[in-house]
Amino acid sequence: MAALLRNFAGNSWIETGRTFANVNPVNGTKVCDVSEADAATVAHAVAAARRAVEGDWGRMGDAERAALLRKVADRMEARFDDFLAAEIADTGKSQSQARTIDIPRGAANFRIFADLIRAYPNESYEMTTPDGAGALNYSVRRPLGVVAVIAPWNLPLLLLTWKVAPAMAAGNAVIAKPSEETPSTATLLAEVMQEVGIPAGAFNLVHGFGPGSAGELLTTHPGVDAITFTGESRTGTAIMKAAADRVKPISFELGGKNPAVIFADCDFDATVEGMARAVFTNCGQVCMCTERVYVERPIFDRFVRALKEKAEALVLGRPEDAGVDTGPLISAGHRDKVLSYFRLAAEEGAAVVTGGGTPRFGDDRDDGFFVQPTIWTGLGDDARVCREEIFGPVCHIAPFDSEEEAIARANDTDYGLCASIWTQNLSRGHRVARRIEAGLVWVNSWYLRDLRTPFGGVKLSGIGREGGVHSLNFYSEPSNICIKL
Ligand code: NAD
Ligand code: 6OD
Repeated sequence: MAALLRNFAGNSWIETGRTFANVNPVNGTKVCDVSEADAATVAHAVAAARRAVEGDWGRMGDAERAALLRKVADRMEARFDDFLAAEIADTGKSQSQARTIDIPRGAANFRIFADLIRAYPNESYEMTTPDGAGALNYSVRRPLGVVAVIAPWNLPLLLLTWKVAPAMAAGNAVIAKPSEETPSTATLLAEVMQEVGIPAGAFNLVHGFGPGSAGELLTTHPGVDAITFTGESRTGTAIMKAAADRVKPISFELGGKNPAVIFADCDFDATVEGMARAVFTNCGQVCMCTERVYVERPIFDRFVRALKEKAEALVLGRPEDAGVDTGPLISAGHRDKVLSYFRLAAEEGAAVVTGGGTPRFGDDRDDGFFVQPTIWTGLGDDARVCREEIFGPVCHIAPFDSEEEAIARANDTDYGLCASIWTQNLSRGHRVARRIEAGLVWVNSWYLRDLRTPFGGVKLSGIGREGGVHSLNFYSEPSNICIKL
């Protein structure tokens, strides 16, 4: 991997002279330096993007643009091992997850939106007029222009490309800002864009932090036409304020405090297996992870014991080691935040079923950012650890006695990203799913994704929907043309 990751704007690689360190969360060592974009670099990227929208890229037909995006997917696959190594170095996530989800999905995002843009219809309506001759309305879709894509660190390539691909498919020029914690795969993506001949300025990359850095410079830049963001809800608030002056379109995928509702008639073993994934995947650092588990009282004790066993069987360690299930948290700062919730749970009176601390390895991993998979019981729904997003390998399990109670408690949250319901009674599955206030509800599953389906949250979990045509609807704007016949 390069010793210094650079910004990319207008087909040129840019060093600003100011750098920050990219740290390996497995042992706290430096992976590489990253050039932090300054105001001039952001302005350069915005100007290059504008030229692309008004130039070759903006004039290109859908078919040609789609063909180029397929080449991006092909090239990402050809460089699979580079992407894999980079994602793992930045995140410490397990090989198996990066190999089966993050990298293939990053490439798939370009292919699916290349296909979808070719099949994206416009509307037309004939209308009657007083003179009897009638009129014809039809809509045409235009790109928004220059789109800022601001991404988090938990699924870095997957979540960046989930926005970059449809934005580009719809004909926008993008300026991508990956998280400061995970700059590497975005930099490889810029290389790929250059290698396959994406026109200058259609894809740009700026590195840096949020406030006072590349993130804020982008969201406040008057030349940015729209902002698409995935991250914490309170960052969403800051970005919304920045976008307000120019009423820029925004699409927000934000935090969650996702419930699971487990009925006594569930397939017990499959449910425990599913919940172990839902709570502990990626060390709990998936926005859809479950942090609140409600279990019908007759199976409560058995379920707690079974999930405890699963948690204690998880192998924590280096991504490259065979059999490792879970890596570290992303940073020392995030580790400290999660540990502060471990302390808070004790203060709030939680019973610790398992975990609650940091593992000891006796090697350099002790300088990394690992925490133990953790389960609590015994708290009321008003405890802060049951209300605030922790974003770690942790859940609280509580018993319930009726369907009504479970629905009310699942919905008693400021968030509304997703939920899962576990029952073999399909009527109940449908009935409960409809009443859960969340953008995504799974029945007898978790994180089972068809990329054409709407994705997003309600309440503090976001604004808007992406996925399939929902993405294309956000990244383009219809204009209605009315022809008097
Ligand atoms: P974050 O909000 O701290 O950062 C996300 C991105 O925003 C980073 O690139 C960061 O540099 C940038 N940023 C921060 N402050 C900014 C500002 N004021 N202006 C412009 N940019 C700014 O989030 P994170 O810690 O990287 O990610 C974890 C969070 O993301 C969790 O809350 C998680 O639930 C959420 N998330 C949500 C989804 C979803 O689809 N709903 C997906 C993944 C993660
Ligand atoms: O799979 C996806 O499309 C998606 N948006 C996942 C989000 C994961 C959040 O951490």
